[in-house]
Amino acid sequence: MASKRPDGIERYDAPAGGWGALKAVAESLSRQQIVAQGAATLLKVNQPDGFDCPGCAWPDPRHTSSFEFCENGAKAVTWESTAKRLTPSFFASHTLTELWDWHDHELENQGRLTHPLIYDSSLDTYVEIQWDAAFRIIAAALNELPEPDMAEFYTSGRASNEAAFLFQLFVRAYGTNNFPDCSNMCHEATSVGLPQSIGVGKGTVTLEDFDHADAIFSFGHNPGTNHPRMMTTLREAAKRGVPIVVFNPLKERALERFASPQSAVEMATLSSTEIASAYHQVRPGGDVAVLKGMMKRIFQRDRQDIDNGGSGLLDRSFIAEHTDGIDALQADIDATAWEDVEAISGLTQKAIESAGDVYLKASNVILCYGMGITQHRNGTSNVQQIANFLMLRGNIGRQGAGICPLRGHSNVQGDRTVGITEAPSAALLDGMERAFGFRPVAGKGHNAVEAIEAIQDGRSKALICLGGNLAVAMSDPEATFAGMRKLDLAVHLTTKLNRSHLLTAKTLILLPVLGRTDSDVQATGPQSVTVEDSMSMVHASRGFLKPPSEEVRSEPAVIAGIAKATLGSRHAIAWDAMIENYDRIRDKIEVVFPDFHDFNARIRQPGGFRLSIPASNRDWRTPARKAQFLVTASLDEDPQLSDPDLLTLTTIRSHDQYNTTIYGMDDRYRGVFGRRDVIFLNSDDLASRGLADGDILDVEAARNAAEIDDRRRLVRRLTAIAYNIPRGSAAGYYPEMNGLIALSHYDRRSGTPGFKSIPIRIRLATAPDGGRV
Ligand SMILES: Nc1nc2c(c(=O)[nH]1)N[C@H]1C(S)=C(S)[C@@H](COP(=O)(O)OP(=O)(O)OC[C@H]3O[C@@H](n4cnc5c(=O)[nH]c(N)nc54)[C@H](O)[C@@H]3O)O[C@H]1N2
Ligand SMILES: Nc1nc2c(c(=O)[nH]1)N[C@H]1C(S)=C(S)[C@@H](COP(=O)(O)OP(=O)(O)OC[C@H]3O[C@@H](n4cnc5c(=O)[nH]c(N)nc54)[C@H](O)[C@@H]3O)O[C@H]1N2
Ligand SMILES: [Mo]
Repeated sequence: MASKRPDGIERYDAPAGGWGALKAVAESLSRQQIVAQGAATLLKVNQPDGFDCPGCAWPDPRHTSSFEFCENGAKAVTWESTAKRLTPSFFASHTLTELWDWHDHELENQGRLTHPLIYDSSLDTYVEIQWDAAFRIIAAALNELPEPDMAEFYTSGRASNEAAFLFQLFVRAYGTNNFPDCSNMCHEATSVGLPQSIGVGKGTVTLEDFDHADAIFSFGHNPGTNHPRMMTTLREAAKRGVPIVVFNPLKERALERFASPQSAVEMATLSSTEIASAYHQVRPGGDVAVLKGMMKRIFQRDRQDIDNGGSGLLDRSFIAEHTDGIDALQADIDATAWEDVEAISGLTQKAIESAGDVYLKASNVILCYGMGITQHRNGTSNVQQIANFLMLRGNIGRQGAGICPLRGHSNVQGDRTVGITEAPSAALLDGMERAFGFRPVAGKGHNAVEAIEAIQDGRSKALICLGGNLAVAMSDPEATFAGMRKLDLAVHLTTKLNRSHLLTAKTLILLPVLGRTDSDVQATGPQSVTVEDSMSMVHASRGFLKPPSEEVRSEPAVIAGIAKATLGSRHAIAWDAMIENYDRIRDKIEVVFPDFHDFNARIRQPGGFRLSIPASNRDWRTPARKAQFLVTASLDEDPQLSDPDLLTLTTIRSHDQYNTTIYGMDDRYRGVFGRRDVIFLNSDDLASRGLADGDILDVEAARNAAEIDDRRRLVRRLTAIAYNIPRGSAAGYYPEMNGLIALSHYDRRSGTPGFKSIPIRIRLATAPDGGRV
């Protein structure tokens, strides 16, 4: 490996994984001071009697396998099970004003919170409070609001099914549907787009399907960092000779080659496996163009085949029996010009046709996608074009084929399943009435963007967060921070301190909760919770570590405490009984959602069970009872980009972070060390502006473009890295770049922010006095 430059930038030539991954785990264990119990903790990850990894939502081989090593899973586990403690005495010597200037990494790195805390404005810091007093204060503030709709209830996707279910029960009993959720910033385009296409907002494949696939397409996800256990699956497929076609603006190392820490041979011989058979560096926002280009090739070769006396290459019996809308789709694709496809995708017709040919050659195709698809102003359409592409040859609802959205948080899918939604269906309301004897309010509440808008405008006065770091994860931090500081009440159920907790509302309370790795003992003994992975497998998770302090409570217990205090005698809900034994929560989940029948019995089977995904069996729950080919008129995800001086910025995760949690300052596979204040640019884009690699740049977001207002949004002093990225585009780290994103820059159909296509300008940084540096 080349030596590091003084500024911490270098070329990384090795494969992903390998010894570097093992070394990183050892370092993470020692940094979190848990060498002694750490190794034992890691051995319980994803085991039948252990806890579900709080890292990603990729499934396990039935949660029955031997230990599967994963560097970033290990980081997630050690970060939570750290020996470091953040006690009330810490706040005695630090004001929130002082802490505001700390780095996000430093805030969380203080360790696990041990006591409930309330902000004391006379001291400008947190002081300890008793649980019951905290519940009373929260209840009073909520009950003082003129309308329940003036409160927002946020969920981050690490919450268990049991916690999320109780949270939505409490909030619905309180009387609002304001459920902003991390999913609104993540896979909402999937949750909105896929039901219209195939009748269900989830993926249709299981892990086993990968064993039967004979082509895999990968759009806009970085599994080496964000779903590392997926690398085992991709590596096995590559070894079998299955073509893996990647569309990603960046050459992500793990998608190029991967050395499996599970493979003794690869580790001993320093060898690796080539993953992608073809790697297409699409421009950010060029995915619809690529998909339409491939469909153009498919239709063209289909016609050719028929002209030559063949029976065509489309799956005509599937299309006739199972779908509507093929003619409109074909008309749209025919009307799409190759010049436009090339201009917008940044790829040649030949490259896209070759990818289409891989698709045509395969009997069973799986398409995997992540945030590169969903976080665009037309993310919902992107997802629907993916469904179209697969359906042309019946690649949904049979073995070895299907759609595979890579979910984010380890239980983000489950939280949705058990009722965290701002738009409750009639079935959900019926179920709640069946289980609890009251009918919750109907109508649509706020999603994440709408919640922030309401908070900024002063229409919402209270915010309760079940985990997460909403203010930092969202667009437009300046406006969001200001809005949150105007709240009457902010409450955070949390394991660690983060920046959202420093936004001083009139009443501000931190409630420390147990994490996945902690043992959770209630009146009837140790409890398990359940989670649902990306492939709809539900299974139990049980922590075993001693909690950070006697005072820390489980999320379900804290929610029940707030609910009892707030609702008083308003609804006859047996909160205490449910907390004594979580089986009783699951019994209620089963009443509300019949798909969870025999819930308690089925999670006691090794590996748990799979929720039904009707589309996996070609049962289409659309109004027409058929899968729908859906047309999107435009090819262009970034219509504001007519100005040639603008670049499209995409925001990405480094290898050393979990969303807003920054484990460390390195991004090993991209060759960035000790820093995050960088921007990746094409060297021609730099040169054409008289700039060079290593220059310090100021980055400004476009104003008055598309739905963007005229506010100035600036991120200063980023070091330019000349990088292998398509011309006209740029990449930078989330959340540092969020200051460039207008809250109004989101997909109108799903509410998902356009985090992957932000129009920006770059220039040499100016000194504070406006001069050049
Ligand atoms: N270790 C770790 N694991 C995680 C997380 C984490 O932060 N750290 N986060 C979790 C969460 S909540 C989520 S949602 C997932 C996120 O997992 P990913 O979806 O992999 O997340 P991103 O880092 O946003 O990466 C998006 C990828 O898309 C590419 N890309 C960017 N723009 C475009 C585009 O317009 N088109 C295409 N085709 N590609 C594009 C980027 O280069 C990058 O490789 O991971 C989950 N797992
Ligand atoms: N620019 C840009 N912005 C993005 C994205 C992007 O790609 N680009 N991605 C978006 C996506 S996909 C997502 S999912 C969101 C993430 O948004 P969030 O889910 O809100 O953010 P996280 O950073 O995952 O939340 C981390 C915090 O969760 C708390 N926490 C950790 N474990 C637990 C637990 O067990 N219980 C409780 N109660 N709290 C816990 C800790 O306080 C920690 O600081 O960000 C979005 N924002
Ligand atoms: Mo996410």
